[in-house]
This record gives sequence, structure tokens and C-alpha cells, in this order.
Amino acid sequence: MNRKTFSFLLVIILFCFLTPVLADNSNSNHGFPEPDPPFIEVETKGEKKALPLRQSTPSQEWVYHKTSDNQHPDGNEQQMMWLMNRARSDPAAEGIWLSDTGDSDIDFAIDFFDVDITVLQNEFASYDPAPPAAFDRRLYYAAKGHSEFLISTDAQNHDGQFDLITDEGFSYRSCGGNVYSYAKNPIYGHAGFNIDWGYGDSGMQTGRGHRVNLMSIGQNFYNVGKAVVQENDNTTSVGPLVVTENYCEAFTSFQDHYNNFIVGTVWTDSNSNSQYDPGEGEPGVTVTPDTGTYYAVTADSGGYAVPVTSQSIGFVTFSGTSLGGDIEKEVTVGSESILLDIETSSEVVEANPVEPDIKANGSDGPVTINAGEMISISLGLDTGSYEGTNADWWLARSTPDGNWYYIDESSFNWENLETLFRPAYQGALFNLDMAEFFHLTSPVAGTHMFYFAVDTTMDALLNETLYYDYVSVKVE
Ligand SMILES: [Ca+2]
Ligand SMILES: [Ca+2]
Ligand SMILES: [Ca+2]
Ligand SMILES: [Ca+2]
Repeated sequence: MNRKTFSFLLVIILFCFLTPVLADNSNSNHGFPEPDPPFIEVETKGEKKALPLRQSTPSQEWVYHKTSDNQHPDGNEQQMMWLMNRARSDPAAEGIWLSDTGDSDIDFAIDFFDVDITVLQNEFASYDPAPPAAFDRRLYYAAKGHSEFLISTDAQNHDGQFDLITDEGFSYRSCGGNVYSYAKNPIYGHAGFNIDWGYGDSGMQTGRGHRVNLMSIGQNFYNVGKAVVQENDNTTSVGPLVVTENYCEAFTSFQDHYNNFIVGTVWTDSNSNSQYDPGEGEPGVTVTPDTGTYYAVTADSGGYAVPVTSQSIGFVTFSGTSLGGDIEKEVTVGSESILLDIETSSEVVEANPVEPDIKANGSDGPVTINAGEMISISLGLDTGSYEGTNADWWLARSTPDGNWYYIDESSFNWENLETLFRPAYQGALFNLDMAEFFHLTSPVAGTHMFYFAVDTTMDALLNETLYYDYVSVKVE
């Protein structure tokens, strides 16, 4: 980043002078998710030692948090992700919210099964917050395959659900599976699992198995695949949404398997209801921790996940054209996944800086050459968020004898800076591809400095917020 305030000015001065419909006749078998969601745990002896941590700027994109076409998780799936991770972060608030969602179908189910709201809220208030789960496309493909199987058999069961996970190449220590073949909308599906309404004590299913998976109660379910498959065939029982969820703790000795992520949604609450709705995601936002192996790019629905491979991650930068600049967030990573949601209207967006670039003989310097060799100075400019903004463009240089010169826009020659300092150009900023600007065929011995700067107050004065770059060349 070349954004600096004052420094260039100081240098110059120092050196010169200067919703939904009510249930169809509720068949009781169809009113709640499959009871007793299955759970498996794999016996493990000692795990192989994980790969050593790397300390470097992330250069590798983590691609497993979305499908390669950026389409999944889709808006419905991301809504269920968002609701799940919000619930995990504050279980007590989730219990209160579930009791009064404002969704008439959910209220109908609560009445139908006679859910005891006090018991429900007390149970949620007793849970500790749990780390979020990251979407994993291998678990998603397995879930989608299972939903398609349920549609093809017009059923709600777990037959073969975990086999599909293995087929997709995801290795797990333990997994829990939820299915709901009769969900009316994503919020209804989420509430059905998390209230766990059904024929058990207090109107909820015995053991609250779906909730245990969703909230990761006593589990380490930090990877998840959620498939929300639409089914609009009136001649079948299943539908309108056939939901399958695979919750897993990964076997981290295998390549591309993690349990520790920075997870979140980048979204804009367009309808101001303080909840993520389909269509509110910000796509194509690059999420980059300041160190570690991976960065990620949000899916079209705004979701992302980045595996934590370095405990020294201190901040995360969100950048993308839809944001109009960068958003930087401090994080404290530990041994467990953290939730980092960005709701754009409540964030400070820092405009991307203008980045002037000056090079000598193709190098950012410092450059050393022998007497008799040439100095070729080239310029480039990346406008960042400021394309089309009016600006003063400045070019200056110093010679080994201590004199300073600038390019004057009227003469377009090097003029002595002792008498005046004028812009080389005044006008709108545009992206400038790196190209030679001038060269010195036989520079005198000593150190030559070359500066290229812009400021975005077009008044022929060198103003405070200045973007600049320089390069030095020593002639021996
Ligand atoms: Ca149907
Ligand atoms: Ca919203
Ligand atoms: Ca440079
Ligand atoms: Ca100015």
C-alpha cells in the first residue's frame, strides 16, 4: 500500500523547501423431521501428526466452502447456515427467538405438538455457546444425493446417508445426520430441527437429536453440508423442501480436512429485519487473513469459510467491488472455529487506496548500476476506488548534488523545485499500465531519487492525503 499522509510532503520539505401458507392436512408422520437422527463415531487410534503450521501470506484459495460454480450453498441453504451459526453463538437467545419467530407455520407446529415453551427456553438457556460450522461441499454433495434419494422414493429416512459422505471423499471422526422431507421454508426447516418438535416429552423429540447435531451439543461438528432441494410434485408426500444435513468432525490427518475455521456470511440486510434472507448475500468478496495458508471468496449467497492454519492470524480483510472498498476485522483465533459475519451496512468500508508505482530499470529498488549505464524510469497507477476522481499528479526527482526537480505540466520539462512546485498533470485518475516514462542515458555518479505521487484535491497544491511511491538508484 502506498497510501501515506505527510511523509512525501516532509521528504520534499526536508530536502528542498517545501413466507408461507398453512399446512395441508397435517399427516402426523409428516409433521416432524425423522426421529432419532443417526450418529456414528469412528474408532480411532493415534492420529498422524498434522502438517507443520506455515507462517506466510495466504496464497491458496480454500474452495471446499462452496461448489465450484458458486451456486451452493444457495440462498436457502445459506439462510439455514446463518441461522445455525447464530443459534450456536447465543443459545439462550435462540430459545427465545424459536418461541416467537412470527412464522405462522412454525406457530402451528408448536401448537400441534403442544411444545412447552418454558421447557424449550430453559433447555436453550442451559447450553454453552458452540463454535460455528463451516459449509463443506463434499458433505453438501452427499446431502444433495440423499435428498434426491428421498424424493425418488417419496420417503423420509436415513438409508445410506453416511455412505454418500464416504463416497464424496470426506473422512470423519464422527457424523450426525438430520433429514426433513416436508419442510415448508428454510426457517421452518431450521425451527423443526432445533425445536425438535414431535411426540416426546414437552412436545419435543426424545433426546433432541436434531438439536444436538445442529447446536453441536457435546459434539465437535465444525463441518456441515446442508442441501435444500425443492420438490413441487403434488402427487408425492415429500416437499416442498427436502432437507438433508450432514454434520461432521473431520479427520484432520487427511489432506484438506480441518475442524478449525473462520466462518461467516457477508451480507446486506436489505429488508432491515436483522436476519439474513435469500438474496442478501454479497458474492465474490475475497476474505484474506493476514497470515496462514488459505484465503476464500464468498459464494453467490455470501457465505465463506477459511481454515485456520496459523494461530497468529490477527486480522481479516474483506475486499470486493460490491463492498466498494475494504473491511478489516480484528480476530483472535484459537483452537476452535470462530464466527465472523459481515453485515455491510453496519461496517466501516475503507476505500481502496490509489497505488502509484514507479520503477527504475524494472525494479522497485533500491537499484545499483555502474557508471555509463542507463536509468529507465517507468510509471504505473492502480486507481483503487478512485477511478475518475480529479487529482494532481506529481513527479519529482533529486540528483546526487542535492538539487530537486519536478515535471511541470506546462513545459513538461524538469524544472528546478527551488522556485516552484507544480503538478505534472491535473485530471481524472485512470489506471495506467506500467510503461517507460523517461530515461537518463549517462547519469552522474551518486544517488538519484525518483518520486511519483497523486493527491485527490485538484488544486495544484501538494495536499495531505497523498498516495506516492519512490525508487532510488545508486550510480557507482
Ligand atoms: Ca410433493
Ligand atoms: Ca434481512
Ligand atoms: Ca515501485
Ligand atoms: Ca492537490
